[in-house]
Amino acid sequence: MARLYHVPLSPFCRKVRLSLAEKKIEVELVEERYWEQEADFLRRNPAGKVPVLRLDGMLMAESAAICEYIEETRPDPSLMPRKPAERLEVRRLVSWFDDKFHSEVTSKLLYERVNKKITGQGYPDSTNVKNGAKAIKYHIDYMSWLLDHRRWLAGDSMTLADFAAAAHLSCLDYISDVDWNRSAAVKDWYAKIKSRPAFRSILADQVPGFRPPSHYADLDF
Ligand SMILES: N[C@@H](CCC(=O)N[C@@H](CS)C(=O)NCC(=O)O)C(=O)O
Repeated sequence: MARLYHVPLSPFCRKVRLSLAEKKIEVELVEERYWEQEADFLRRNPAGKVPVLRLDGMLMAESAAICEYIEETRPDPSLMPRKPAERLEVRRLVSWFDDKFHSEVTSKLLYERVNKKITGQGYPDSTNVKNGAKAIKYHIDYMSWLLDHRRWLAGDSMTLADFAAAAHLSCLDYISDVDWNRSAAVKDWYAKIKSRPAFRSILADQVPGFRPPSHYADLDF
């Protein structure tokens, strides 16, 4: 069976979990206290980051590389379109969320409010939190604009771009940092993706010391 070294509130780990679940690949989840940088962990991934996936007799790191490997070896159901231009758009949006959204929003809200406490790095920096809360509005507006033109974020079908976005937003929703009233299009998109069987394990996550709001696991939120 596949094994994923992860932490529950990591958008990168969640993106991999969603890909595995969508393709019905059973996985054992092992929580990794990556901040302790234990020798065994660094042997598995010298970069010292999660996710790390054991699959097909290999240890894999870097969520984008992992998701593309899963896609190439298990193409059904597909999370990548066929045409190069459409694949380009999926990759652009995966980077949008994992680079831009991550640095402007996730690191400013989730890492300040949750990761700092879990890893014993003190209290949230209020300027960062304020900047993250401001930036998420612009990102939701951008998603809303995309969804006014497309059924899913990158085009007509659900792709890795939707999983990247949903992975970040679900972590932020766990700490009540998403204003679902800002855009009906984004709320409808999230309701659609949240109701997929692949999302179940993510909605069941519980992080000690951080209780999610009641709407977090509610499909009719
Ligand atoms: N580019 C990496 C980013 C992974 C990442 O930053 N993971 C965080 C947890 S959300 C981590 O392990 N951070 C530890 C560190 O940066 O030392 C990926 O996509 O897998």
